[in-house]
Amino acid sequence: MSKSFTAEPYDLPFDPAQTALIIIDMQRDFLEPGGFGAMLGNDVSLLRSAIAPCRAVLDAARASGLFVLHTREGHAPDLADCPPSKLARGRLETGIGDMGPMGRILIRGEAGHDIIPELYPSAGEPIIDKPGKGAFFATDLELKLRNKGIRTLIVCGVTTEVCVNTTVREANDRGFECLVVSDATGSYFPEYQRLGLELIKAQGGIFGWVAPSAAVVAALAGE
Ligand code: C5J
Repeated sequence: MSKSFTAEPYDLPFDPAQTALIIIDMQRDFLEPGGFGAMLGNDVSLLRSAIAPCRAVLDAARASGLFVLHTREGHAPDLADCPPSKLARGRLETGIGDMGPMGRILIRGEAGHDIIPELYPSAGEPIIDKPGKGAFFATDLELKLRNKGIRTLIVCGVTTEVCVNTTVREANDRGFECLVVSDATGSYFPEYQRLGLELIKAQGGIFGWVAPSAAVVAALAGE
């Protein structure tokens, strides 16, 4: 294993054959100006700034032959996989399962639930449909990673403090090493973006590593 990512809190060695890219929840309802996130009054440009860096990492990962996976947060149309507590949370007038600007909110098969065209999965790249914030909960993600012999995860996506952090913590407890790509993640709240990344790399990398997309692309290209 001779390659390494230049990262914080220290460089992370990796073997491309044992490294996967996972892109978390880059869904239309979170990122598009006419989506659910925008409807709630969020500034989606803060999330959209992650698209180009994410695309650069995706292109580099594909060029290097890495295993690439995508996730989507959402539920079955009958909401049988949505805990009542999640449905009730936030006391929203319009929430999960209700009609939003791009179909029923966070429901599989609806336009808003799907991945943005800029980062659309290629044939053969698994899409993990997850009912929770973490990508390991109630999914076959771990099985898919173990079957490929994956040890290191490059993590991009949204939002940094919610689904990215939850997934990284789940992965860390399962023995995976996670590198979070700072500019390829995003939050509607600048303070949570900063803290979300700080929390990953704090205390000697208690949950993982953090690096900008340029460093990840360079390492994948062997520069
Ligand atoms: C994600 C959320 N993907 N914030 N979801 O972070 O509810």
